[in-house]
Amino acid sequence: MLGEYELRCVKCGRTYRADPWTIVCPHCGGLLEPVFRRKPLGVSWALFRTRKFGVWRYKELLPRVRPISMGEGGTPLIKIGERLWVKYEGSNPTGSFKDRGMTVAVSLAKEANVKSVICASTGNTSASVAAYASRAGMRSFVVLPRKKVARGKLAQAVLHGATIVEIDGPFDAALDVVMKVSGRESGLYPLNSINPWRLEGQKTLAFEIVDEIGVPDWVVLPVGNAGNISAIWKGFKEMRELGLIDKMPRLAGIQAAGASPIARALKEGLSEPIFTDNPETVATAIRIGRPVNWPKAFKALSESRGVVEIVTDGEILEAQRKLGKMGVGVEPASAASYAGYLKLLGREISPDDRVVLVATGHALKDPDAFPFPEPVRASSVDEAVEKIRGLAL
Ligand code: AN7
Repeated sequence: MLGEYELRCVKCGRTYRADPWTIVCPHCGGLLEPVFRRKPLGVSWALFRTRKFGVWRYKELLPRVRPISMGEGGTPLIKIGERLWVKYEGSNPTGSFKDRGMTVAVSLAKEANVKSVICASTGNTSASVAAYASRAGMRSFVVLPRKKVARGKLAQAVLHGATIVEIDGPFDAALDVVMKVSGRESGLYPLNSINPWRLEGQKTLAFEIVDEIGVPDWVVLPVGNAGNISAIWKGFKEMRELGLIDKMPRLAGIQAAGASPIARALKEGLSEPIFTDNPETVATAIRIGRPVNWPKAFKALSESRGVVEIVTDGEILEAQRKLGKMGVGVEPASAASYAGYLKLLGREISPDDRVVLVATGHALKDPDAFPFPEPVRASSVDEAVEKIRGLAL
C-alpha cells in the first residue's frame, strides 16, 4: 500500500516509506507531506473528464486504494459576480469540505485494517469522521470543546454513532488529547488534518476549480487549523509540475479577529504564529488558537505571494447575511471568505481579478448563529391571508 508515495518532513527534510500510521516525522516531530516517488504518467484533463466530477476523478493523483466514498467533491461553483465565484463545499455528503479528505484517509485506514478512528474537532471534522467511519464499519471517537460545537454538527456526530468526549478547553486541548491517545498501541487512528492523507484528499478542491474555470487570480478561504490552505496550495503546485496549468493563483487566508494567530503574525511580519490559549469567535469552526499546520500554511502563503486578512464577528455575520440574500447559505466560518474578500477588494484584490471564495460548510450546520426576526403571526387562515395581502402590496 502507498508504494507510489514517500513521506517527506517539511521541517528536517528526511523522507520515509509511506505508511498510514506514520503521522508526524519520527525524527523531529515535524509535519509530513506525501510526495510521488515517480511523476504520475499519462494524466490529462481529457482523461480526468472521462469520469464523474468529484474527488476520485483525479485518482492517478491520489493513493491507490479502494475508495470508501459517498460522492464527495464535485461541488457547485456558483457565480455571484462578473469575476467572482463561490466554491460551495456545503454540497458534500456531510455538508463540509472535510469529506474530501475523509474519503481518502478512511479508505487508507480501512486497507490498513484499522478498527477505530479518533479526531478532535470544532464540529465539521467530527461529523465527517463519524459518517465515514460508520460507512467503513469502524468505531469513531470525537473529542470536542464543550458547548462550542454548532448544533447541526453535534447532531451529525450523534446520528452517525460516534462516541463523544467533551473537554473543558478549546479545540487545541482536544487535539492534544488525540495526539496523546492515538497510535498503533491504542489502535486509534487519528483523522485530524495533521494526518497528511486528509490533506491529500482536500487538494482536489484546487483541481476542481481549475477543471471548471481555469486558474483564478485569487483563492480566498477561511483558516483555522490551516490544513485546507496547505492542501489547496499542494494541489496547485502538483498541477503545475504535471503541466496541467501554467500559472498560479494567489491565496488569501482569512481569520476571525478572536482567533487569528496566523493572520496577526503575518501582518506583523513575524515568522511564527502568535498562539493564543483563549480563541473566541462566533465562527466556532475556526475557533482555534494553536493551528498545527502553520508551517505548511506559512509556506503556502509565501510561495503564492498570498495575503492574510482579519475579520470581526460582525463582519462575518454581515457577510453571511449578504450571501444568504444571494441564495447562498453558508456557516459563519465560510462567510469569513466573503467578509475577507470585501475588505481586500480595491486593495490587494483588484475588481478585474477572477476570484474564487471557498465556502467551506453549509448554513444548516449552525442554525443558531444568526438572529431570527419575529415572524408574522396569525391565528386563523383568514387572518394569515389578510396579513400576507397587506404585506405583498
Ligand atoms: C467550515 O472541524 O477544524 O484551516 O475540527 O469547519 O483546514 O482547519 C474545522 C475547520 C474552515 C478551517 N471552515 O479549515 C474541525 C475544524 C469550516 C471548518 C475551517 C473549518 P482548516
